[in-house]
Amino acid sequence: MTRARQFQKRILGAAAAIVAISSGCPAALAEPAPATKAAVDPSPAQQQRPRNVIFILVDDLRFDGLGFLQPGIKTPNIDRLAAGGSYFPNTRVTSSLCSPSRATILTGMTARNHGVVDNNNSSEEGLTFFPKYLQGQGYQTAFFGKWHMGSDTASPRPGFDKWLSFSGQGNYYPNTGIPDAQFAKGVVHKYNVDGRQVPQQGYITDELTDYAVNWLSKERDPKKPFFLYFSHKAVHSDPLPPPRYAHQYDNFQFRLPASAANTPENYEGKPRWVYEQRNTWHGIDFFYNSNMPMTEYLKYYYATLSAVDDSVGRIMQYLKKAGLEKDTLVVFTSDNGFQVGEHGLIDKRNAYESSVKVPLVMYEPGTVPAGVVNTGAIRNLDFAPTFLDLAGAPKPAQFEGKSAWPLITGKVAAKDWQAPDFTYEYYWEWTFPQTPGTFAIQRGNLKYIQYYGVYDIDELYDVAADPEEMHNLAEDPKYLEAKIELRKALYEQLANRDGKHVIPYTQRQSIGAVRRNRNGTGAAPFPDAWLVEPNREDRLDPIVNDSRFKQAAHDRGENFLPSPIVGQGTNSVEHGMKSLPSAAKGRN
Ligand SMILES: [Ca+2]
Repeated sequence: MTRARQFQKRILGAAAAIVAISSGCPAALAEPAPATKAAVDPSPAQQQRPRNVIFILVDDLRFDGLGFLQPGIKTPNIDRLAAGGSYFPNTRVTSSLCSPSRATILTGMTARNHGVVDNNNSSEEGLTFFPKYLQGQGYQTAFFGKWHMGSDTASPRPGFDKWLSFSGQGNYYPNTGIPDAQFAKGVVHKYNVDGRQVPQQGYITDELTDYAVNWLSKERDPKKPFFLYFSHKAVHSDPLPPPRYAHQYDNFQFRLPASAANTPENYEGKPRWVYEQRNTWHGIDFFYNSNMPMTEYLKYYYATLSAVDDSVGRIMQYLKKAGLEKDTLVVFTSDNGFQVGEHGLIDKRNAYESSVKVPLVMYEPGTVPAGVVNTGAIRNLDFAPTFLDLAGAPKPAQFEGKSAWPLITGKVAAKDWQAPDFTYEYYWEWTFPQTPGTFAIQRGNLKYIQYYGVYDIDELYDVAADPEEMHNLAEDPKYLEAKIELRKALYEQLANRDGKHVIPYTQRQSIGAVRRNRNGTGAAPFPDAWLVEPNREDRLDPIVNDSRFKQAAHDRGENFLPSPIVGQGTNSVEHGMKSLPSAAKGRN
């Protein structure tokens, strides 16, 4: 059995397990693909009632990183959501990177139109975030967690009645990255709560949940419908679990994808940049410039996810207690995928499945079919129009996605769902230059990928027959017409709303003059200055802006920005446990 088949079998097996544990779900649902059988039409009375939404966005959670999809991973609360709701395995993000994806979710626009093209260009000028329209419909809106756009300001944004955020990525513990001497003097990270600076007191996932549940139960106006946007810091690198889960996976052996191995077979038909990325910040051999094996990293990663699972449990407990389960759509997803060694890569940014696919679970008893694997394709671009649709608000002209509400509720079966092309854009970032500018399009099962600004090959995959993208069909004559069609469509669809391309370039018509003399000179070696040992404390210095201060520190032989390395120093669980306030330590 191929790995793809095994995976498919596992998904279907998991789906069957969901059905098995779901109460009141007919046995017929053991055939999981069509979504319609369990669809329940909302009664007219229900339709008139306001629908609340709780949107839970995890950071960097891979598409299969949940207990009901991977044996051994413990996410009982999220598994219950999937069992009582629908799971959407064909959910993808149009840009697989934090800020661009979040901007797409919030604005309903693609990166080329909202302009947040990378994590460095974060202007929010001229953008309207969809909760603003919900306010117009009488909704109360709240934001808790990572915003990330707008560089360093954590100030409240338009469209939210309640606000809690922090600058940049946020920190797992109040003292993560703060030297002990400063922490002893009371220096801790801060939240911005409705414009006020409030010290972080505990482990971030628990504390965000405290704030969110407090708003739900005590602060909001119970007479109005609400939209809660819960944007976790977890499980972004470097993940740090709460003390109670620190050793949860100590004895669990995680397995890496077969394509992680450095073998000629794994690189057959792959672009050169993919191989060259192995030994970089985002490569399996040197990820985050550490020497931690990915199998160890995953222990931190999934233990950190356990706190998110607890958070989901607490929110569901509140909804149940308040009698709001049937009036509240709960959405659980991630801003981008996360690779753990596929093709030798880690993290995200590229257009491979493990980077662009995200988990998506939706739950609303009586409205979202229970125990169903819904194969209809949804993009992050579709969330904003979906939320406005279910709230009865008109779709703004600038929205580019399509409401998936008919698919989600089972009104339209997955097989009848007319999914638009999945068009992907990633703009090269100087901070992490190892991934080239990437444009891709998926129409039906065929995905075409091209790169911008590098001397490399195109890719074409049949993601249904080859979900692990091991067989590049770009040079297969049988696919010539398809490749030409997809190239054209990709070029056309990447035009912005003014009909222009964000990067001025012309449509690709062929591979170009790529040939080299077989007996001639080979590839250049990496520059000597780039060759270093793992676990250096200055691992972030190369991405810090050049300045005379940085140069002076380097001239003195010092690190400019001493940084905790993965799993060590203030970046270790033990350190966080030691210094965490006792109140937060004891919570579960
Ligand atoms: Ca992310």
